[in-house]
Amino acid sequence: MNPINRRVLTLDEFTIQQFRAIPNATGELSTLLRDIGLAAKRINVEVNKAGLVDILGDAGHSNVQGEEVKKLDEYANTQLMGVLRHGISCAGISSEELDSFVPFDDELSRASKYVCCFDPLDGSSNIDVNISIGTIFGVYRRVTEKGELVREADFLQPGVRQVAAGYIIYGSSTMLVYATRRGVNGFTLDPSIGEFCLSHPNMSCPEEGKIYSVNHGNFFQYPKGVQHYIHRCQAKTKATGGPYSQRYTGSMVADLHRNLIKGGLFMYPSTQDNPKGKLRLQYECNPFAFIMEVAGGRATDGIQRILNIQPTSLHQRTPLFLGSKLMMEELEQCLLPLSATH
Ligand code: P6P
Repeated sequence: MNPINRRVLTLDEFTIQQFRAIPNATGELSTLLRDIGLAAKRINVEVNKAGLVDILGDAGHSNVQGEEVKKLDEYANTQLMGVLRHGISCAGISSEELDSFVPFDDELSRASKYVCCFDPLDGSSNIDVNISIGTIFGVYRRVTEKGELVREADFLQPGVRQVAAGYIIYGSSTMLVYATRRGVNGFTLDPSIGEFCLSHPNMSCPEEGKIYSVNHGNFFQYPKGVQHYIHRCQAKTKATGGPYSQRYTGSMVADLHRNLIKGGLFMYPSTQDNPKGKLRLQYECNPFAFIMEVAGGRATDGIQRILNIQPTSLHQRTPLFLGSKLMMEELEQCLLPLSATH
């Protein structure tokens, strides 16, 4: 087909088409995704010139994680809160919000039916060295009644109840990838028209992969079953489905986007320093677990399905293993004694 005439679907067109097919759809979810896309475009502008303006470096305070807040992730948080507040979503929790959650107490927000958990700029320690970073989000139907002010219970839902989840990767190109139960679709930002355009329809994670992603620096802190699996990865040959490559950037959005497309397995196990794992359940692990499962992969904490974990606090951590189905099955064989002892 002549590339000039190729019909390209924008994010807005695609979401309207997708949700129009759902009975009683109100358009709120497609509007919410449009608004997240708007925030992403604004964040993208600043990420792409981060080295040129005084937006690098620390903002001089720390976030709820106790991590140094970079000015750019503070900016990203403001943009996302802004569109959620003036969009239709009734509230949001963010890794950057010191408060427990941010209820938007205006009439429009009280009337909306979704809440959003997000990490505005994950991997921000990589900003200064130009490694891809990302925004992560998960969308839930509120459990409180429309018209009421949201409560913490709206955000303490297991990941299986997400109606949509996605991420934006600010990399060699800027992509927005989101999943609903109907599938995972990727949109690449076309700077010439300022639109996210459908570039990766119906994304699926290959059942098998040759990439494993883990911070080897923590190797001796990992549970024995994890160490055993890492040794199996290192020992793979052509005859046993390898050789494997170890790819780990320290930015989970970059690592998981690559593994989603190429196949692979990402691990952030528990360590002595982080006995409950480092990654946050509600706005790092649950969104990616949802995306990976819809794409045909799997996601566990080493014992149970990530999406089945009942959250007890907004910023709780969990160990995370997720990726290609067959690689996860081999990992689970190595962890079996671990799960048997819990
Ligand atoms: P470590 C970034 O801070 C992050 O939350 C994820 O994006 C990334 O995968 C992980 O932490 C890296 O952690 O301890 O390996 O540097």
